[in-house]
This record gives sequence, structure tokens and C-alpha cells, in this order.
Amino acid sequence: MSGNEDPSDDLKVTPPKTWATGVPAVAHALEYSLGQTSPRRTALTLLNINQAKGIDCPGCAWPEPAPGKRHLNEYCENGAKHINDEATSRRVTPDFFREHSIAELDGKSDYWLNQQGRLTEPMVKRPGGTHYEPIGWDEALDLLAGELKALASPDEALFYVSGRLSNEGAFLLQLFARAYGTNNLPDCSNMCHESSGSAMSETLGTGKGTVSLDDIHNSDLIFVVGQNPGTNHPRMLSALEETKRNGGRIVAVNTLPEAGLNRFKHPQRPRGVVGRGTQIADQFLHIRAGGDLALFQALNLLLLEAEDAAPGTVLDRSFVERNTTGFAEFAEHARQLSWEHVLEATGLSREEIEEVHERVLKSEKIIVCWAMGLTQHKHGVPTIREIVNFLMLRGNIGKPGSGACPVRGHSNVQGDRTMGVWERMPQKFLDALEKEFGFTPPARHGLDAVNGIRAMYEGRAKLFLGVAGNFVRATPDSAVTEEAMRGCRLTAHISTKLNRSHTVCGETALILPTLGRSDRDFQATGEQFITVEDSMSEVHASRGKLPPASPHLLSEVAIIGRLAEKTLGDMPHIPWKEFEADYGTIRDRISRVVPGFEDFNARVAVPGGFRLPNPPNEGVFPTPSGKAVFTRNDFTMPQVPEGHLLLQTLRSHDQWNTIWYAPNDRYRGIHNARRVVMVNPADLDALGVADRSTVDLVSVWRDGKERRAENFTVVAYPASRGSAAAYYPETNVLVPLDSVADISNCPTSKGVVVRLEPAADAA
Ligand SMILES: Nc1nc2c(c(=O)[nH]1)N[C@H]1C(S)=C(S)[C@@H](COP(=O)(O)OP(=O)(O)OC[C@H]3O[C@@H](n4cnc5c(=O)[nH]c(N)nc54)[C@H](O)[C@@H]3O)O[C@H]1N2
Ligand SMILES: Nc1nc2c(c(=O)[nH]1)N[C@H]1C(S)=C(S)[C@@H](COP(=O)(O)OP(=O)(O)OC[C@H]3O[C@@H](n4cnc5c(=O)[nH]c(N)nc54)[C@H](O)[C@@H]3O)O[C@H]1N2
Ligand code: SF4
Ligand SMILES: [Mo]
Repeated sequence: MSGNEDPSDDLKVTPPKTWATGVPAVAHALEYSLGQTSPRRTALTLLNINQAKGIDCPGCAWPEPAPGKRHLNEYCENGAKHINDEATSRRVTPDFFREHSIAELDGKSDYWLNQQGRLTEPMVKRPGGTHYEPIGWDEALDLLAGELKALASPDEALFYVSGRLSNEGAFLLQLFARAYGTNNLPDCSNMCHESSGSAMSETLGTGKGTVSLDDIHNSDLIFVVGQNPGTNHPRMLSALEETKRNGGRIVAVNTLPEAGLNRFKHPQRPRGVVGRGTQIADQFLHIRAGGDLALFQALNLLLLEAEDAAPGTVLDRSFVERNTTGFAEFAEHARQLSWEHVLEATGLSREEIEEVHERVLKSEKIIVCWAMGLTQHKHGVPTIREIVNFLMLRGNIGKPGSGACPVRGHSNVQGDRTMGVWERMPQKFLDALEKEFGFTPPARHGLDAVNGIRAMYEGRAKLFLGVAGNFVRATPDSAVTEEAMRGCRLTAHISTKLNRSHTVCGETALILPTLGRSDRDFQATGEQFITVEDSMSEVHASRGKLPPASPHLLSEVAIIGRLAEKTLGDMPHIPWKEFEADYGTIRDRISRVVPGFEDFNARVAVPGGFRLPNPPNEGVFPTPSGKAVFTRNDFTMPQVPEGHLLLQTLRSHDQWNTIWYAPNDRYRGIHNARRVVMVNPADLDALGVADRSTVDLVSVWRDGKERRAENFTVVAYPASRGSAAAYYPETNVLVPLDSVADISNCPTSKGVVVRLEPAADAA
């Protein structure tokens, strides 16, 4: 496919696949990689990806097996595509920006922007300018520092971080923001696993999962809820295959019958190439959108009743008594659940739920994994709290083979939080920063992503610096966000590739191009490596292997450090230059500020790195009471008016978040198109909408404002009744900024009430 043209919109639909991965997947990855760069560079990235001395996959946060147990090809199709999208030989030069005005670039698709290649030199758009122009690093950072110093208050600036940033970069960015005077550190987690963090911190005293890869392999029963691992965490399927080999069972809960939850063919095993593969899910619950709270409430009720019938045999009384509070209140509340409500909310039969219950009773070691299908609902936090209740009832926290497993998205999204990128870091962390660096960080909480957009929209925030993401496309209510960004005095992005956040920009705008994971990183004291933390709290090194994409690139650490120095001068005394010259000196500071990182440099030098302590696994629950907390969660389910559907906005197989690589979603049988909405045929009948007709998606929200995404082709698809699915970011325009999850403030990207209207030009 040519990099300069959008693939044509020529929808072809084939039956959804019933198995995932295998040889075709490897072929697809190679095809994309070779379209981006040479066979030699492709081989270099692929042989190094996820190896102990190699490059940490810049894709998702799924962990690698221990060093001795790694396969020579320890990557999946999407990891391979992802790293070679970064290792591309294509380049965006100053000439490119001379040829294309910003308005022209803004008219291009996300695909086109990404396909232009790696950014090579810093660029500026001056006030009133129509084009980006080249600018030297010093001048660019002086300009940015000057604007930061000119703000009336540090709280007028926002520092957005996405989970691609390294631990070292993230630590420096939060240090800079706090030394400058603000906790305005919105991050991609705000739109991702924030609901998991809120629910787990309250109940277990930690926002992180309690499970290791060994636990996954050795569990009796694993729930995979609201997650599409075949596309989004493909190597998780190898882990689940091992669970099955060890005799474990899998229950998948989803609104779509995702291919990876069904049969899996391991691409690196002969059986995966020619055989039928492994049946992953032993039971599939085709749940209604947002029905998961009701499902776990029902399972909890069944456990309480089973304990009544055979006292002392079902619940782990000793765990409950020793480690938890609130059991009696929880149990009393749980017993009031109405089965009628459960069946309505879940769309499941009582027999299906009882079958799951029987599996639970037979299993000592249980894990629940989940992702965006839970977190991005209005009641995401209570749903996850109810899952914690479920796990605690049978003592499945802190026991090998069991636990809570929020499966993270970006490769270092968990690490960025550990490093202090959060608008609400606890006072203890701020105190440790103060002790180490000798300044007092601001105590008032900062702005998260949604509140940050509001602040820009209302003129309370005027300067936006984004690192390693694409804020304009990742955020809800695109029209509002775009206006908010355009209203800023200055927007700046530290990025590897061109994206919409560069074309929707403030009065002044900066593109600050940087090294990616695959690039070698040379500094004054020699070659550097960075570190990351995966979804299971394993911290390890990542070393780039390719020559930098351009001689003009600076590392993220260098850009942040130089900007900090220019903004803060020598007040406070933070040795930014020393940090840039030797990243080991940053790790020394981290080891003194962040608990669990003691002796960081020595421990990360060991191949495979180290695992951070996980308090619940040691029987420690850092909640105010020192105990894990049972919660009472009121039954609730999405309310969808007659004639409407609950839309989820999700990822296709050929995309990485806001960037799509090809207009295909192979496992779901969607080819050559992205403006597609998948709806159950029975719902189409009821709504009088024809399969393959063209519709506008119109979202309905209490502000009465019309939000419309035009010209989507309807595809009859086995989505659960009452729901619809369409790809993000095209559908972000439909997600109202005020439509957020209770408590976590995460946009409800999986719960948008829409109606389908015949498209104007189709009528
Ligand atoms: N290839 C690829 N890999 C990725 C990414 C990518 O864009 N591309 N993104 C990364 C990131 S940042 C993240 S956060 C993860 C996201 O990983 P996922 O959470 O798997 O991503 P989504 O595509 O949003 O899929 C949500 C899943 O939840 C299901 N679902 C939706 N609503 C409900 C519900 O109400 N109940 C239940 N039970 N299921 C529901 C959907 O059908 C779908 O299977 O992936 C990471 N990995
Ligand atoms: N409607 C809807 N909205 C969603 C979601 C959804 O499911 N539905 N999901 C949400 C979720 S889970 C997430 S995590 C967010 C994702 O939001 P983001 O993380 O902000 O978006 P990405 O698409 O991952 O960012 C891609 C850009 O990162 C830059 N980049 C890539 N690698 C590097 C690097 O090594 N260094 C630097 N400095 N830059 C780099 C490139 O310029 C690239 O264009 O979107 C959220 N938005
Ligand atoms: S599963 Fe995730 S981390 Fe592993 S290779 Fe695939 S994209 Fe990379
Ligand atoms: Mo994410």
C-alpha cells in the first residue's frame, strides 16, 4: 500500500474469525514492516524485541516470561507492526512542512499523517503562521520556557504524558512540573485504567494488579472480562494456553464474541501452524453492555448462599476475618439483589450464571483479568470494586495462582504512574520529593485529562505540553477538545511521529522530535538505556538498537531536562545536565524517592530486571484501616431509551490507539473500511435499519447538544443485544466531555447512547 494515499473505503465483510494468531498473523506483521523499512532493519528490531538485552516492545504492557524461558521470537503480530512503524525509513523533513500548510495537514487522515514517517527536526508555528518552520533546539526551548515563565500561575500549564514515556523521562517530567509549581499532570491513564486504580486503591490499598505471569500459568480459573486480548494483548493468549495446559479453565465475558477468546493458534509452535490450536474460553458469557456489575453481584450472592447451605466450606473465613473490613454490611446488601434485575442487566440466563458459579466452587485459585470493557463505563469503579469483593470472598488475593489483574495498555503506562505522573500523587510521595530535591511541591491536586480540557476550553489553562501521545485524538468530545487546544497560547509536543495534535494547535506551536524505543541513545557519558514497568510490576531495561532516525533528535530526557533548566534556572538545585549525561543518576534519585526501587541501578542491570513489591501479596493492605475493604455497590445498569443503542468505541486489529495502520479488522471480518458500526441483526430489525445501509451516529446527552458522526456503514454482527460497536478515534466526537465514570472521571468510551439516522446523502 502506498504511504501517500489513504486506502480506499471499500467495505468487504467476511464472517468473524473463530481463532486468532498463527502463520497469517506473522505474515501480516512482516508485510507491514517491510512496507515501512528494509529487511535488515526489520530483522534487527524483531530479533531484539522483548529480549533481555534488547528493546522492550513499545506495544502493550503484557509481561515477558523470565529471561531463560523466552522464545527467540518473543513478540506478537501487533508488537512487530508497532515497532516497525517506529523503525520506518520514511522521514518528515523541513521541506515536507514547507510543502504542506498546517490547514492542509489538518485535512489529512490520521493514517496519512502517521505514514509520513519519523519527525526529524524541531519545528515551530508562529502566531498567525500558516506553516511549521524549522527552529533550533535552543530557540525552541527558550520560547517554550519563556511562555511558561510568562503565565500568571503555574496552574495555567498542562503536562500530558502517555504510557510510551520511560521511567526516567516520566520521573523528570513530574519533577519539572512540580518544581515549576503545578500538579497538572494529566495522563493517558485518566482515559484508560483510572477506574481500576480508583477501585483497587480504595479496596486493596494499591492501584496495581496483584498477579504475576506465573500466577496466570498456574490458576484454576481465569475470567477475561471486557478485554480483547487477541488484538490488544496478543501474547496473553500464549499465557492462557499454558494455563489450559496446566489444567486451568477460562471464562470469557464480552459483548462481542472476540476471536482470541475462542481458539488460539500459537505462531511459534508447530501445533499452532498446522493444528486446530487451543480452545481458550471454556465458557463464553455474551453479556449485555454494562452488565458486568450485575454479573459479579450475582456470583457473590450465589457464594453467600452456598456458604449458608454448607457453612465453613465456601468462603475463606480466615482471610475475610484476618484481612478485611465491611464484610457484614457487604453481605447484608448483597443478599438484597434481585435476579430479575440481574437477568435484565446481563442478558444471560440464570443457568449460565449458575454454571460459572459451579466452576468457581471447583476452583481454589481464581484470577479476574479486565480492561476497557469495564473501566470506560459510568459504573466502572463499582464494577471493579465488586470484582474485588468476589475475589476476597474466597481468599483469592495474595495467594499464588489468584488475584486481580487489570491488563494495562501502553508499555510503560504503569511505570509512568509509579514515577509520579498523576495529578493526585499522595503526600508521602511529595514529601519524598521535597526531601530529595529541597523544594516544596505544590500540595493542591492538579487537573486530569477531562478537567484539563475544561480548563483550556474556559481559558483557565493556556499552555499544553504533551509527551508521547496524541491528546487531541485520544480525548472525548473532539469538537470541544479541538477548540480547547486551538485556544491555547502555546501547544508543544514531544513526539516521534506526526499526528493530529500537531495540526490542531495553539497560537504558537512546537513539534519537538525525539528518539523512540528502537533508537540508540548516546549521551556525554556513553550509550544509555531506559527502564519500564509492565502490567505485572516487573521493571526492566530497554536498549535501542537502530541508529537514531535523524541526527537532530534529542532524547526525551534531554528535552525535558533542558526545558526544565531554561524554565527554572538553578532554582531549585536540580542537576538537569548531569541527568542528561548519565541516566543512571536519575535512577539513583528514583531509588531514593520511589518505594520499591532501592538499589535501582544494580537491580535493573540483572537480565529481566526485578519485580516491585506488591503489598496485598504480603498480606499488607495500605488502606486507612490497614485492611482490605468490602464495599457495597448499588445495582445499576445503563439506561438506554427506546430506539437507541449503547455504543462502545473500540480498537480494530490494525490500529494502535489513535493511529491506524490499515483499514482492516481481520478477526472481526471487516476489511477496507473503518467507518463501520456493528449491530446485532435483531436490533437492526427492531430499529428498521438495513444491513449495509449508511447511517449517521447521533449521540444523546443531557445537554441537548447534537453530536454526530457521519456516514457509517451498518454491519450486522453478533454484538450483544442493545449495543453497538464502532472504532475510536473516529467516534470520539460522540463521547460528551461530561460523560465520565463516577469517581474516576474516566470518559465513558464504552457507554455512549446513540441513535442511528439515515445519512443525509444516503436518504
Ligand atoms: N493492537 C493494539 N494493541 C493495543 C492497543 C491498540 O490500540 N492496538 N491499545 C493498548 C491500550 S492503551 C489499551 S488500554 C489496551 C486496550 O485493550 P482492550 O480493553 O481489549 O481494548 P478495546 O478495543 O477498547 O476493547 C474492549 C473490549 O471490551 C469489550 N466490551 C465493551 N463493553 C463491554 C462491556 O460492557 N462488558 C464486557 N464484558 N465487555 C465489553 C469489547 O467488546 C472489547 O472486546 O490495549 C493495548 N494494546
Ligand atoms: N473513544 C475512545 N477514546 C479513547 C479510548 C477508547 O477506547 N475509546 N481509549 C483511551 C486509552 S485506553 C488510551 S491509553 C488513550 C491513548 O492516547 P495516547 O496515548 O495519547 O495516544 P497514542 O495514539 O498512543 O499516541 C500516539 C503518538 O505517540 C507518539 N509516540 C509514539 N512513540 C513515542 C515515543 O517513544 N516517544 C514520544 N515522545 N512519542 C511517541 C507518536 O507521535 C504518536 O503519534 O486513548 C484513549 N481514548
Ligand atoms: S503482547 Fe504486547 S508487549 Fe507483547 S509483543 Fe505483543 S504488543 Fe508487544
Ligand atoms: Mo490505554
